[in-house]
Amino acid sequence: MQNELLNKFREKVYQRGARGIFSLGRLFQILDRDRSGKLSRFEFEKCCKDYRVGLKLNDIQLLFDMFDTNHDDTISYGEFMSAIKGLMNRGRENLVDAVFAHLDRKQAGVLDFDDVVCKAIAGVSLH
Ligand SMILES: [Ca+2]
Ligand SMILES: [Ca+2]
Repeated sequence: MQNELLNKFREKVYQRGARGIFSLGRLFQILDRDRSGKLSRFEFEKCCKDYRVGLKLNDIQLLFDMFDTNHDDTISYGEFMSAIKGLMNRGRENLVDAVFAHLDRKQAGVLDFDDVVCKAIAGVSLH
């Protein structure tokens, strides 16, 4: 049931044109309206509505809790990416794993903006 929610979320986000790590990074920046570097519950709900994910508020709250793995009531970029990456691991997009490992300079298992921005500036092509 929870996996279905996540899959639905991913599919909707992807249908809206968010593909690949950079797009997701950009998406995160767009969703983070107050540029706090984290998604609040409000921002996340707004995102689900804007992207017409088609989930009920209860489901959105559930998703939020799944994304927020350290339970500080915000979704960090690392948590956001981990959740999306977890989805992809179960699918056919193993490439994302390779890209993720490539970008994750610190080998921390999570990406932060520095990783993404540094690589972007360095002009590394991922395609
Ligand atoms: Ca925010
Ligand atoms: Ca969190």
